[in-house]
Amino acid sequence: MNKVNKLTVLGRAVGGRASAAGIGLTTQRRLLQPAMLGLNSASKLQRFPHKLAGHFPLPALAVSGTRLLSGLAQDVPAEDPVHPKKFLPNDVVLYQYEACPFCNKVKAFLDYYDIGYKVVEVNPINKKEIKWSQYKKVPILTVDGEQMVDSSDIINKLFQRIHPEKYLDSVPDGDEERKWLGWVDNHLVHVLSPNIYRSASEAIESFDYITTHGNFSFTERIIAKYGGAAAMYFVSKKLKKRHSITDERAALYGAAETWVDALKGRKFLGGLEPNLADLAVFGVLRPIRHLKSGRDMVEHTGIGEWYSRMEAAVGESSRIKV
Ligand SMILES: N[C@@H](CCC(=O)N[C@@H](CS)C(=O)NCC(=O)O)C(=O)O
Repeated sequence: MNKVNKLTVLGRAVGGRASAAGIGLTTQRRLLQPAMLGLNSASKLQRFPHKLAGHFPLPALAVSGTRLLSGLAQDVPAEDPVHPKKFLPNDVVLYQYEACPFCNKVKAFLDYYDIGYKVVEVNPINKKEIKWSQYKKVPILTVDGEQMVDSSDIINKLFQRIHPEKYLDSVPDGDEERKWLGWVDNHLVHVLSPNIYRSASEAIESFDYITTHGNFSFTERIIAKYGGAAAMYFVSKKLKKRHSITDERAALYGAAETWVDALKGRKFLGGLEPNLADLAVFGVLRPIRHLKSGRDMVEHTGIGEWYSRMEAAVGESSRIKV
């Protein structure tokens, strides 16, 4: 593949400022200073106290989040009654492109469940970081050395390990959840590229993000920023045709309103708590939220309130900086 083609592959994977990027408390602070954690992290600890142990797989950490927060970590039940079987991986590594929507689906899941993960940013031009794998796309997740590929498969596998008692097929809203998970992969992701590369300035804004956060050498960065933006501007017009989009923004606003309608007045599609479809929609939209297209979407549709609830529910990134 020539360089321009490679850049377009990258460009399809795109997004904007990832709100989770570059923030997050260190795992040590999570452990040592729970009382100092912000509201998001505190509520996550209350919901997923067992996940704290995901960063520190020590038996003593199988604690009630409420008790931990009130400083009574030593007075704890041995077993978390909500999630009796614990999923406590020691080493989770995500091979990704920072702006790839599929990678961002996985990140939203890991962040929500507070599973600590390291990130390896893959160079989209030579992909040397994933040479070891037969699979040539991202995301790839390794969980204690086990390779998982394809965002939906990764999420399903992790979900099953976190909730071995739940099967998507058997939960009452399983069909609804699956329907919207399919909608994310088959519709929502295709609306993004035509929007974020809609004009020359939007294409440059998008590539500015990609090249700042991606894994590029200095020369690659210069070529990617302008070459990639120009290439994707044209490619996005083709994608627009392929997916029968006539007006990019109308398609984006339509998708946002379709999602709001699907909520039927509920806080989340999952009801009082997000389900996998909430996490997938949020994950895909998070990288574009602060680009012009994402700002327009929030301004012109009713998705903003759900998005803010999701931001609060997902909380801070559980990425482990190495
Ligand atoms: N169905 C896959 C799609 C993954 C995918 O298409 N990833 C893109 C990046 S967004 C990719 O790696 N493309 C190949 C390339 O960059 O060469 C998933 O859900 O993970």
